[in-house]
Amino acid sequence: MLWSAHRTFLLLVVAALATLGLATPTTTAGAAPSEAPAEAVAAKKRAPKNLIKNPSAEQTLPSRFTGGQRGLKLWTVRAGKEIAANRYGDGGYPSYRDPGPGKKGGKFMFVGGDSKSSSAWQDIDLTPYAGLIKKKKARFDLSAYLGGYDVQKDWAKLTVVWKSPAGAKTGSARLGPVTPKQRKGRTGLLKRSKTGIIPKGTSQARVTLSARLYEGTFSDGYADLLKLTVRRK
Ligand SMILES: [Ca+2]
Ligand SMILES: [Ca+2]
Repeated sequence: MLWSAHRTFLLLVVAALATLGLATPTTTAGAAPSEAPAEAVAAKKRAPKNLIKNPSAEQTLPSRFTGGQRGLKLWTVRAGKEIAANRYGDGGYPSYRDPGPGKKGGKFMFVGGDSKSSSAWQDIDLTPYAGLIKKKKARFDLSAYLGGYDVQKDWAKLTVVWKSPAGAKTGSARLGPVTPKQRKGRTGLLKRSKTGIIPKGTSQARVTLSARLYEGTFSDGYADLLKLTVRRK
């Protein structure tokens, strides 16, 4: 009888210790994961990198165009069909007071330039995202300010063509053009954005900013703050 009581006591102690033993790791485990989600939240908050170089037209080359236009660094253009950069507030160009990114747009915006049809492009390597793309989990976010002058129909648009390693088109995404009606006949730029999944088989992208002249002698398709980011869906 006495032995049995002693044994019961021992078992209780063991049980209590086990509880304590269990309780201790639980507390420790509780502290560790509380750091892990904090890290995850921070990682989520960390803005993904903009893959477009010179996205705000702030890196310019000395002018060889008319009306204070400047060339663009890090963009490829075709001679005679260049998209250029011009200062906010110059001549009839949008100013910080007009609809648009305001001072966040910096000093320069992209402008259509002197030709009827102009463009500037750059190629982006997406192989760092190969794993996500293969699993169809690479989400892209594309955004830009696009606009024009007064009631003129001149426009600018931003296109991304997704391509395979061999250069075959796997898909595309486009922003704009912004119409005079959408601008309510006002000079300025409106923000446009699009999101989606990068098609499987994609390893590179060509980003092209293009503009078209319909009225007057200057192509008043405007753009600024171009952005392309990729993250896990
Ligand atoms: Ca700018
Ligand atoms: Ca024009």
